[in-house]
Parts: sequence; structure tokens; C-alpha cells
Amino acid sequence: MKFQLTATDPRSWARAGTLQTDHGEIQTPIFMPVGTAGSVKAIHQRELEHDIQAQIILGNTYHLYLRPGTEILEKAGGLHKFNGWNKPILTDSGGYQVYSLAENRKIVEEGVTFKSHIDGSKHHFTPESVMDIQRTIGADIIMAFDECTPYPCEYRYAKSSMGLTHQWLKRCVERIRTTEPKYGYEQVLFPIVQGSVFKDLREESATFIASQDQPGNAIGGLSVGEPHEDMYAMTSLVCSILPKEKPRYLMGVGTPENILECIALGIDMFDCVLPTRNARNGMLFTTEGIINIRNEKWKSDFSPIDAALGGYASTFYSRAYLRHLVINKEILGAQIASIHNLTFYLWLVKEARQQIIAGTFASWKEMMVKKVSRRL
Ligand code: PRF
Repeated sequence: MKFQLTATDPRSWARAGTLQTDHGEIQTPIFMPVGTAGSVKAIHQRELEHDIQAQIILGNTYHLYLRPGTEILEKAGGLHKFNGWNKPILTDSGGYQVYSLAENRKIVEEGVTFKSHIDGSKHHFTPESVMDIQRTIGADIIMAFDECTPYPCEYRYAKSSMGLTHQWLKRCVERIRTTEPKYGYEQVLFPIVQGSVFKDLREESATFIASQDQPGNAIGGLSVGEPHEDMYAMTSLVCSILPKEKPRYLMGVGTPENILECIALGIDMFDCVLPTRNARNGMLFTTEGIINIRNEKWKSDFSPIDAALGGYASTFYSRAYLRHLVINKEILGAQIASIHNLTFYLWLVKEARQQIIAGTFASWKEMMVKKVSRRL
């Protein structure tokens, strides 16, 4: 996997780059739509590729392992073949879902034992098994098995949890090094920085993660309820330590405002359920601000959802019609709103990239943050 920087912004730490995988190129900064169980909820692959212009999607090891299971995924020839998405796929390791979804989990040095949130069945994840599962899913980018600390978190817990994440990382690196790609194309490992909101822990973790010399690096344990200033301070600190020549992925972030601010700090990759999950509840992100489409005020607004965006769903359907669909719980409402929100997120990062290349990112970002975070 090759990462090349195209441009760096003169007035912030923002960068534009290209990440090459065996399933195609990714222009960074990029947003990765979340396809937890192998599908981006309510969206066809054709819409994902042509309307939204997604370049990479994310899948979850935890969900895919429980259902349909690795046996089916292997028989299918991997997730790309199973779901028909022929561009890059990144899988999260379960090092987050196990903590947020599974029941009766027990963490020890060896690994994590947990009960499925689906049927209560008992399972065991180790760094090694999670690497093998992600190889079988067929991810182009495999995430290390980590522990995401909750917020708030005591210093002592954060320190020992970070130590565990580092021990597990060594085992992940060794497993990836000693096993072959499953389906012939390259599969690379991204380690994850932890350390909660403690500066010295974040420094130690970023230094350790960088020393593992993998093709890309991620930052975890943020956007878990801490104040935004803490998230930005930790992201900035970690970015100053992680190597410049490798992609940096901030996990589970965030709002359009968070994404713009973190691009300015040097982040290249993002994922979040916000645009798809909130779409299904009627929250729309637009170039003019945030809309709750269920609100009475859109009842007879026959203007397009967001004319500035281009894109079929955002320009063809009116706010009044989408409001009607969402209030009636029509499946089409969830589809249109999800396509629209993802179109907006992909537009936002593409525009950011163009501004970085033009050398105008910093001032554009200041203006854009105000626009995209106001409530209409
Ligand atoms: N670790 C992993 N996945 C994640 C996170 C993490 O810390 C987060 C934190 N925002 C989101 N997804 N493995």
C-alpha cells in the first residue's frame, strides 16, 4: 500500500494525499461510510459508487463474525464478492463493538470473552483470532485489536488499558507478518493509539504505535463523550508524533465541524455512523446547516433538499416530500435521507481536499465550520 502526499496547507496541518490499495485509489482526506454488517444501511452499492462517490467503506469484525460468520464469507470469496463492493474495505477489529454491544465481557491479557448481543452465545476474541477473521472477511485495511477506554476514565485504568492495547498490538503485528493475504490482494494492518485524555499516555502510545512501522496509523478512544477541546488537543498531540508520510485515521469521528477541525490537525481518514444513523431519524446535514426534516417548518417547502450539492437524491426530492416520507416511516424516506447525508459528507471532504491543494483551506474551513454547524 502506497501513500503519497499531494499538498500540505501552509496555514494548518491539513494534507491532501492519495492512498493506493489493490482495490483502487483513495483520495484523502476521506470519509468512509459505515457498513457494519456488510451493507451501508438503506443504500445500494450502485448508489454508493455513483451517486455518493464513496471510495472506501467500513465493515465490523464483531458483526460479520457473528453473522453471517467467517465460513460463509470464506465460501463467498470474501466480503467484496459477497456484497458486490469492488473498492477498498476497512474492517474495525471489534475492539470497540465488543465493549459497546456485547454482554458479560471479560478482558484478560489473553483476549476477551463475551456473549453475543444477538443470541447470548459465548465467544472468545484474541489478537490472533481477530487478525484471522479480518483476513477472511477480506479487508484491505485491517485494524488492530485494542481496548477503547470509556470517558471519563481513571488515569490508572487508562494506563493499564493502554499497556494491554500495546501488548495486543505486538501479537497483531506478528500474526499479520506470519500469515498470507487470503485472496491474493494486499491486506495491511493499522495500529491504534489509545490513552484516553491524558497527555503523557497519548504521547507514550503514539510513540509506541509509530515504532511498529505499519503502513498507516489510527487514533482511537476519542469522541466517546469527552469535551471537544480534549478531543482536538489529543488529536493534535498525537498527529505531531505519528509519521507524516503515513495516513492517519481518526476512528468514529464525527460531525461535519469535527471533521473539518481534525483535517486541519492532520487527519486523513474518518468514519462515523452519524450521517446514516441520524438520517433515519430525520436529521439532515446540508451546505447551509443542520435540518430536522420532521419539523413543521418544512411542511410546504418544495425546494430541493440541498440544491448546492448536485447529486440525484439531494436535488430531485423536495424537503416537503422527504418530510412526508420520514414522518410516515416510509422506507424510501430513510433511503433518500441516507444518500443525501453521505453525499454531503463526501462532498465536504472532497471540497476540503481541493481547498488544501489550492492553498486556501484554513480560511475556507473557518467559514465552512460556521455554516455547517448552524441549525436551520
Ligand atoms: N477502537 C476501535 N474502534 C473504534 C474506536 C476505538 O477506540 C472508536 C473511538 N471513537 C470508534 N471506533 N477499534
